[in-house]
Amino acid sequence: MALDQDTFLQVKDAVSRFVRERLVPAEDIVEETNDVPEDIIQDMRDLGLFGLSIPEEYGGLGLNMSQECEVIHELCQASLSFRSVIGTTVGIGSQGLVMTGTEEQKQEYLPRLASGEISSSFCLTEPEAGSDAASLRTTAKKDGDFYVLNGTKRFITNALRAGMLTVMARTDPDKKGASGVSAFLVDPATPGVTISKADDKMGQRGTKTSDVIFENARVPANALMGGEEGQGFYTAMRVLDRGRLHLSSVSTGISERILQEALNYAAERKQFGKAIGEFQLVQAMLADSQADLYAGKSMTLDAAGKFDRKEDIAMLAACCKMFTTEAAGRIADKAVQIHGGAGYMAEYKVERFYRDVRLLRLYEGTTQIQQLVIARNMLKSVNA
Ligand code: COS
Repeated sequence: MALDQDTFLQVKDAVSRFVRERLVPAEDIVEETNDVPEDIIQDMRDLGLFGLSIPEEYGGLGLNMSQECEVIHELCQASLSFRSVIGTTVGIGSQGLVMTGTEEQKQEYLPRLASGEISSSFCLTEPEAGSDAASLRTTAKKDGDFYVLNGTKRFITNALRAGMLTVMARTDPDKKGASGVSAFLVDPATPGVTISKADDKMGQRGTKTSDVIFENARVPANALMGGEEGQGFYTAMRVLDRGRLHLSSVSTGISERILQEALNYAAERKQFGKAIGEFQLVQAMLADSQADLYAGKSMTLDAAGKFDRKEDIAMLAACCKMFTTEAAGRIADKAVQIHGGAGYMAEYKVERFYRDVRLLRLYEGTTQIQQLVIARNMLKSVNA
């Protein structure tokens, strides 16, 4: 699946114009109100952003992974809160359904997701199951033509906005690990499903995360994703592999913006009678950031190309996620340093971006989980 090159270039161009003309000017409103204005969300629907990764036959744009990474890189040159509105629908919330859903399930949800009529969320994390995702405790007990869900999911992005939840729950209590887990497509309006108020966070104001609580929530048996029990964890892992490439382009996109802010400041700010960008110690910070950015963009596009050619990218996606998110942290830190005291002030955007990018190293697998995935895959090739 890929969009033809001419249309793709038009989409990419439209997104970069949208970023400049609509999103960057709205960044302060998002920060002040802790929300993304509805008219901007509507513009995102009109641009087709909710349907970037959904196949064309279900009403999406059907971008391949390389194209998605390029578009997300453009979109993330504005505050990450904008991307978050579409992020779960484009990425982890919908891709399990695209990969493994039955035709009936795809018909039911994908066209509405693609148009942005509804959003989706990915419910894996729990209070006691973060990095150790396979230890999740939420249960789904078969009862006639229904499954009854009980448990709590934590830090669920866009649950408050969602019309469809992809929920990982244990269908076989006798199997403690991965193989006892199944995935369900759940309507959040189901009785027994409660979405808590939005969490307060360090940054990324305007993004919405919350607990999702299941108390004897009865979902029809045909909500079992793919119609097969025991596949949920494996699907979640494949979804996260792909999601890590998406997040890598989130990281390179915002890194490019932050570096541009630092570069502009270095060119304008004068000390000791000249622009600070003329001092070699400032140049070193700019150069290191540029190299980090270039490396991150290159590796992400390389791995995305391999994903499109159906190669196994589990290890490479973890490499990209680890490198690009750590690089975003380094770039943001240097941008604050280049700004000096001004970099600590809310008036300059690098202070905000510095807080915003901190999350990148945590969600969809911490840096330490990426290291573990990389090393395990390396050792597999030796032990095979
Ligand atoms: N694709 C498909 N299957 C995979 C996979 C992948 N990328 N990675 C692992 N699996 C399979 C394994 O093959 C194994 O299969 P069997 O049950 O047949 O043996 C099973 O899943 C369990 O894998 P593993 O033994 O490696 O599981 P662990 O519990 O030791 O660790 C990690 C798995 C740590 C990698 C996983 O829990 C993880 O990614 N944690 C981070 C979760 C995360 O990113 N959370 C963010 C929340 S979502 S925003």
